[in-house]
Parts: sequence; C-alpha cells; structure tokens
Amino acid sequence: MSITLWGRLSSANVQKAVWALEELELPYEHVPLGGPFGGTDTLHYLAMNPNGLVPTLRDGELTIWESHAIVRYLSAEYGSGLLFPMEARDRAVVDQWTDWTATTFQPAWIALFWQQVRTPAEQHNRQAIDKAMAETVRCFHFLDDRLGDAPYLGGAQLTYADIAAGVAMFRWSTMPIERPALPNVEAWHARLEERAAFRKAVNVSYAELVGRLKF
Ligand SMILES: N[C@@H](CCC(=O)N[C@@H](CS)C(=O)NCC(=O)O)C(=O)O
Repeated sequence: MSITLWGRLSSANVQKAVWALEELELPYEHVPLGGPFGGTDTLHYLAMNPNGLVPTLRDGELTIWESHAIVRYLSAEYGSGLLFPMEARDRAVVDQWTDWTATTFQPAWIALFWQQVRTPAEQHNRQAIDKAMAETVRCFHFLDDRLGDAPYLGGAQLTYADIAAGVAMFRWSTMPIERPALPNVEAWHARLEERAAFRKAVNVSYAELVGRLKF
C-alpha cells in the first residue's frame, strides 16, 4: 500500500481526506497543490484528475478525486467498521447526511465563507452575506436537531458523515460573524475537538484565503 494525497491543506475538501487518513492511522505522502502552490492545470495532474481541483488521492493503482468519494473509499477499504458502518441500513443514514452535506450544507457555508472572508472587505455585499448567512443558519439548526438525537450524524459513532460536515467547524467558529446558540452542534464540535485527527486536519489557518477570490 502506498498512498499519496495531492492538495493544499487550507482546502476544506482536502481536509476531509487528511482527517480520514489520520483517523485511520494510514501512512501517506502529502503533495501541496492548488491555491498558492498552483499545479492543478498541468498535464500530469489533469491526467489524474480531469476536474482540475483538489483533492486527488492515489492508492497503488487506484486514483480517485471528489472528497466524499475519497473519504468513503478510505473508510470502506481500511476502516473495518470504523467510520463505515457494515450494515446497509446504518450506512444509508451515514450516506444521507454525507449527501445532504454535499448538496445543501457545504454549498451554504462555503458561500458564506466566500462572501465574508474571501471577498475583499471593500467589495462586501451586505445582501449576499445576509442571504448566505440565513441559509447556513437554517442548515445548522437542522444539524442541531439531528445532534439532539444522537452524538454523531450517523448515530452512536463517528463516521465519514461527521468528516464531511465537521470540516466546516473551524471556519464557522472563527469567522467574524454573529453565531446563534446551537447547543447540540457545540457539544458535537467539542467531541470532534477531542480527536487528534480532527485538530490536525481541520484547525488549519485560512489566512492565505482572506480577501482572495482567485483559486
Ligand atoms: N466537489 C469537489 C470540490 C473540489 C474543490 O472545489 N476544490 C477546491 C478547493 S476546496 C479547489 O481545488 N480549488 C482550486 C485550488 O485550490 O486551486 C470535492 O469535494 O472534492
């Protein structure tokens, strides 16, 4: 087994792969790429990932891109039940929250991050910030309801659904915004903070992204 991960560590999507690799205690080589490092438009990289974004993961002969596909693969191949429920019924719940994150939650909080943090202050658009904030808060209330029923999104244990959604937490909790009280989300975040893999992957400075709309 020889795993390589390409992607800048300030990318939330790369952070999912790093978190899964660290959680599963897998050895891997990391190649910084994208953002200030560039390199996503080279023929070599596009041959691996024709989508031209990060992350990309190679494991032996297998090359995959799309962060959730990577996290699901690592969990299924190396998790032995960790992060990846073996029962289809349990996995369906995990996939439900992972897909909701991909289609609804992440687009909302990423839009807020772009409007609030990546857009230079002098170009801020109050209406766009308020709209992104309202949708993000709606999603967080939805998460808060779920996390009132179970400690993790998939149920009793950490799964790849928590990885997909949990990468939002460093930015959400440090962005200069007014956050509503979300007691169950805050308790979940505190549980995630207890994990070395979460802290290493997610609590990463985004200073290189502030006021930068490129990449
Ligand atoms: N749906 C893709 C999205 C990948 C994506 O948008 N990656 C961003 C970083 S988060 C990217 O590559 N941006 C260009 C760059 O960093 O150069 C995934 O989940 O992997």
